[in-house]
Amino acid sequence: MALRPRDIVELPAPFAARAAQGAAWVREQGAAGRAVTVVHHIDADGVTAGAIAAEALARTGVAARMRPVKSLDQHHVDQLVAEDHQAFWFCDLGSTAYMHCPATPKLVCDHHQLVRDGAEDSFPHVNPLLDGLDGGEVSGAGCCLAVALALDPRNVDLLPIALVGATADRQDRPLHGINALYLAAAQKVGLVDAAVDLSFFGPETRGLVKFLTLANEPAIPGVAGDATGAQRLLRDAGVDVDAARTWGDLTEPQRRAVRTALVTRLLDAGLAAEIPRLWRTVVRIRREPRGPTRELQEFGTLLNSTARYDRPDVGIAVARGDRGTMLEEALDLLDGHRKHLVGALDALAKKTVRETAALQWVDLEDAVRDTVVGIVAGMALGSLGLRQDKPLIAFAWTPDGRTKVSSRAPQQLKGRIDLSVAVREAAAVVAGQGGGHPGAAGATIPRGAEARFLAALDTTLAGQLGLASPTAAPAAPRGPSRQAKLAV
Ligand SMILES: [Mn+2]
Repeated sequence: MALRPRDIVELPAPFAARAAQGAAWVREQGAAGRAVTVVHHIDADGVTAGAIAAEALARTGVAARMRPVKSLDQHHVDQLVAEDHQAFWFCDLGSTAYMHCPATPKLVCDHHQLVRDGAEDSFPHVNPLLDGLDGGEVSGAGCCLAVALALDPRNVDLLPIALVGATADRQDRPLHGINALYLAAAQKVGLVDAAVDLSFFGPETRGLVKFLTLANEPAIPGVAGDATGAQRLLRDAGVDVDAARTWGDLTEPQRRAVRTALVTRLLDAGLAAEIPRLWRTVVRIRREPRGPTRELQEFGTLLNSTARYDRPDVGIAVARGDRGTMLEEALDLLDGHRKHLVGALDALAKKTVRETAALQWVDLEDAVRDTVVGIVAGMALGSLGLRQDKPLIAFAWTPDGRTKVSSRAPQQLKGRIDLSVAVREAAAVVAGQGGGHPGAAGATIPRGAEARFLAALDTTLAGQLGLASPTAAPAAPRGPSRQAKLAV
């Protein structure tokens, strides 16, 4: 008997029905002889989503064109509509922009905040938010995978790529809901291995000392930023220090000894509360060799080094399985990405992070690419000793003369604020556009509108956080006030 999609993974019924509609739409485009334009986001989730769509189309014999976009704000929608496209498959975006191309056949696979205008169900639309599911339980790639599985259950081999997209969108803390169903399915068919292990970044590529010293979530006293201390801890745990050795190269008893030493270190420092943050479910793709495509977080970082640096073709090819010249190019881009992030974080550290009642903000101007300012904001929030009770807003210049806004909420505000709503509303006040997720959102606004944007955002966030509403013009910088008190 032929394999059915639900033999692989039993998705929630309304979501599965939407995926089936998406699959029917793809077949319809093929039958009508239309080429499908895959419009995808340039972050790692958008790249994996686009790769899954491209692969599914190719395997079904439907002609495809790739069209990466930074966002679907009016500016990009106008460009897209002016071009000659026969059908659109939107990947990891589209739920706020579907209304702008009413005449073109379309399929939207998205998990971002949704605009309901009454027409959101008039076309195949796969978004967990449509059915009251959570936008954090499945990624854009996961939405595309649902369609691919409905098209042909043999697309099951694309499961690990969907998990890479989810992980890159930071949905792996832990993978839950539909993502957890995907993970269980991938384990069941032997595509991935999953184990609770150290949460640090880089188990397959970083040398052991770097793996321990660069980790700062949580930072281990006497190890974080201290190569000698890390070497001593490893030696005391009975592990020979060898620059080429990664965490993944150690035996399980060796890893256990190091984990025990790290727990002891936190306890000795009175940091027991930090211990749970030491762990995450680390997922490795079985068919991948040692290197940056084996572990989900590292694979996501590799893909984040491609389309954000104007090489979406490289990211798509690697996500689709190219392990030859395109992987070589991706590794070069990864090197450049690392250097760019180090430079941008350094620039941020030298700038004054200013505060209003409900947020902290920094203007990076041209010190960072607009395509990675969100990554930089997320890293800064975790590593530069910034306040953990206010979201961080970072500005960067776009090449077309506007300002990109990226916002990230610290873990402790989870469930208390919704940046997607606040950033979208504040952007609208200054004739910009934005949106995203509760804990991470972005916008593009006119250059020069930053202060008015911050004032509007501060008011909304103060309301969400239950702070006294800011009285005086809150966007006026209150100085380098790392000591400023919350206006409660
Ligand atoms: Mn996404």
